[in-house]
Amino acid sequence: MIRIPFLDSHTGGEPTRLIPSLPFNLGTGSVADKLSTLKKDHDDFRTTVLNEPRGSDVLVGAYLVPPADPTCQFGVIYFNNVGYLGMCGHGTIGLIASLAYLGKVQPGVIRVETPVGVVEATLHNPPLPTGEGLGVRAEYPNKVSVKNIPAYRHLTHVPVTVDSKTIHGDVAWGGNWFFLVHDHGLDVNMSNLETLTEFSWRVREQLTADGITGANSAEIDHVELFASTPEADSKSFVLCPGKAYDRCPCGTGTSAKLACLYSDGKLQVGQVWKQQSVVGSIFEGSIQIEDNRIIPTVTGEAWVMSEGTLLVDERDPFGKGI
Ligand code: PYC
Repeated sequence: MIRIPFLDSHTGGEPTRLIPSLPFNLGTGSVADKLSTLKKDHDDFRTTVLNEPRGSDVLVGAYLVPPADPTCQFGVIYFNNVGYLGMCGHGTIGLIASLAYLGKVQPGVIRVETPVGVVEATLHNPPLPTGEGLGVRAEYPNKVSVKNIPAYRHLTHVPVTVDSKTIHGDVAWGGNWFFLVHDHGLDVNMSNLETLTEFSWRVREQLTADGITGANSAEIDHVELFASTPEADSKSFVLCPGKAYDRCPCGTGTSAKLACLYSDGKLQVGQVWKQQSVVGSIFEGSIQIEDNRIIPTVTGEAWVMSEGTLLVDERDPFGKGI
């Protein structure tokens, strides 16, 4: 029997499964090097811990790995039902809140090495209880701001025709590649999930068919559909690479959106932008400029949900996932 400890959290409804230690060695290279080794030699571990029957398409996983960068306390590699992510905003918020729950971090700044660069998380002090019998004393701090790697817009107002309808989108990087669409004409709400999913999937397929990519021919594997809402500055439906929709506003997707807004002159440095997800959760984002690059910061809260041990019986025909 193989035993794999895990801790599950969710950030604005989107789950993160943290695997705090790996049962194999990934060497001493950078986190990007460790990801290459994982892809080459251990991809079945990803499907074992994340895919059905132990997990689901909705889960995002996080392997905690030693960082190579001496300024970082942790390294992390994010993954999903079909592969690996460059960065993950909700996952980093979930990771830091989970480490706080485990007593491994205190409020303050925590530097984390990811395959696409170093991000700086700030774990905020929990609010004080408001009085005897009032408020709930926080067991662990769970509000986190993630200062992301630089984000940028790569292409502007690119036409794509899906089912005889032409829409337009921006191609932007926020730690993953996104296609950001406004003129889709669809209702962005929970009663329309099937249509939103199918339409976004068709957009993604069409991007591939039309040869539209991110920089260096990178595949655009996330699609964002935006709409207005009275509850925030914008609401979005985000389709992830494995066809599950993001329950949270997507930290890397919000970063990409902030970069586009700034490039359009619609967001000032330091201005707070509230991005709502299709389930109603909200991230707050802002940008700063460093060395002429747009650096987004995204803030949200995560809650731990369960901790335990995954068991893999070597006789199980679906032990490595479906
Ligand atoms: O929050 O960056 C994010 C994210 C990426 C995929 C799912 N969530």
